[in-house]
Amino acid sequence: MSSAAANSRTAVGVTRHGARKPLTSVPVVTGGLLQVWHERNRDTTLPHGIAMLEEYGNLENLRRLTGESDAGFRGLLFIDSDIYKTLEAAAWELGREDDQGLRAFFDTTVDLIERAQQEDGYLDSAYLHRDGHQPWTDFAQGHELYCLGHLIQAAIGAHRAIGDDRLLAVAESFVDHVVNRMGADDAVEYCGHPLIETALVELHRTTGAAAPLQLAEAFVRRRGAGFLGGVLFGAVYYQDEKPALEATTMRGHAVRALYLNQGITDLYLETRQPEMLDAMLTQWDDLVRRRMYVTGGTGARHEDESFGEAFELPPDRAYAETCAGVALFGWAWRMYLATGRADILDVAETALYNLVAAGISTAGDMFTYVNPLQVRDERPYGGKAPDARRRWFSCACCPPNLMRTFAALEQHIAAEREDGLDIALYASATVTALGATVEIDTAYPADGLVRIRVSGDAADGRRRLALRVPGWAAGATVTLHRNGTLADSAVEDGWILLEDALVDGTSLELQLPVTLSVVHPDPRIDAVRGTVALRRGPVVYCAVGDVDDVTIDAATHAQESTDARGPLGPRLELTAQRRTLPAGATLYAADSALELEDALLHLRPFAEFDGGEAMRVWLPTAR
Ligand code: FUB
Ligand code: ZN
Repeated sequence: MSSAAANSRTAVGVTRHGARKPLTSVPVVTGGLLQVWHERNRDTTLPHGIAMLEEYGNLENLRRLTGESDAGFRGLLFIDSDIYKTLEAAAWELGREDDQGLRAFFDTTVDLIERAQQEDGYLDSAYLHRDGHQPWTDFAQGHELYCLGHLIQAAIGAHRAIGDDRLLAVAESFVDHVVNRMGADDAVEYCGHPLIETALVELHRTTGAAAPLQLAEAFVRRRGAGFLGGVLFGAVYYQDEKPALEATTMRGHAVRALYLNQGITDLYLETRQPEMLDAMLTQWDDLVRRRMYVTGGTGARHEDESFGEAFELPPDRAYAETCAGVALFGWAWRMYLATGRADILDVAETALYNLVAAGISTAGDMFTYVNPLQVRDERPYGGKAPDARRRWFSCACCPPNLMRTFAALEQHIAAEREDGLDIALYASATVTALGATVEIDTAYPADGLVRIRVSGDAADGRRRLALRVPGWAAGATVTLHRNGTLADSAVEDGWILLEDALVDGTSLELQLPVTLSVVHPDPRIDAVRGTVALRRGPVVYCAVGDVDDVTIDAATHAQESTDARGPLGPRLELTAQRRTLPAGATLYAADSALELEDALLHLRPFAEFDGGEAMRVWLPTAR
């Protein structure tokens, strides 16, 4: 038996030759967590979301434009984007399996959009035929290009998943309008909320047209000129205080910052301009070393939904918007494609299995907007208990963003490398690439065993199979059989490299040590100094119930409880101590006055916290 121990990885000295390529054929999910999420998305979340688009007036706003409704405009300026995100999700789901209800929504809504679009290509229900709202008059807060970005992404989803190009025609006509209006060399415009950049690059990839790519680059390079005027929140909020490629920190509104970086990284992938990757690597380091929660949450501050200072990561006042988790996952995937770095995928899966997964209830019809790492018994934010999930929001950016993310997750399982194939995220799926078929079978992340079988031979000698070893997985082993023989393997920079493995008859077992580990925070995060978090593989756990005053011994081992086991892992129990002040004492007392009592903590994946009780990720340790 050949065994490869996973060891340290190098996050520095990254080669520029490590770039990866997305697969040309999308993997087919065959079971496991992604299947659970796909089914939930199709059967529950999307039907619920479609009902909400009626209830909250999104679709009625479009009918107002076609004359089918005389209702007044309802909602925030970017309300059309909820429709586009839902359409994108519906397209990916329909690509997997037809569904009458989804198909009817898709067809009628696309038809409505086609009829609502103006002769000149423009389309935005928040601006058309509304007194006091003229198109292209408010680039800072107006969101018109942001909405177009989501329209483009829906159109690309429909084109790729179901070969339906009606939305693509709408999107291209709107893009032509924008190119004509703001594509000239001396034009100055860009959007206060990035997203259009990454969408335009993807449009260029899809159609081959040059203008969208040039416009995306212009939007990135113009940023920092102060054009947005710092309206309402100041220039930093919009990442507009300096040129995007000169910035060294993550700052301002988190979702905006992360989408902007998705766009820049996409531009790098298409144009290979080194200064773009340099800027992204610098900002990536700033994010993961100084401004990211252990759950993959980003944007610590409620104030302006923004990044805080370095190490300003309070667990109870964490904003950590669900959309920021979606945006981080997307940026991380692009950074991996640009660099081939395994450690970047660790961040992608941290965001996915914790922050993104937490954004939605297990049943699939309730959502979070903010994702604190601690909720006290008394509720920290006052009357409205935002720690509990809700069925929708007046600012509903997060729920449909989750729908489109869950609908397209299988696109992140594997990627081509120069000499073969990477398995990037572990999921039960059939991957077809380079002429070979790779079947993966696993209950990851609940369990660390991954079984892989190859049939067919990879073409052009590209026979290396690379398996990602997460940073927490020291001691990972692989047993590789190739047509009856055992073969050698090596570990390099977080990848187990299996030579000549992409050939007919290869079978192997990767065992990742998915066990509970204790995570200590950087001491500079004052808000959680003296605490630890518990993580099982990539899944962060939280303690729920009566947890406001507990203390644990960091060396104590948690036991699996007899409770049901969810797709992210088992429920756990841990012995702890409760430390309370004597009755009648004020907030402060001598250590000797504290009363100690044994307690049993109930732990579950952070993503499975459904609100309604106290919760904490960071657990104070005994002195
Ligand atoms: O502005 C559109 C979306 O609304 C942002 O991405 C979210 O942060 C929320 O403010
Ligand atoms: Zn959101």
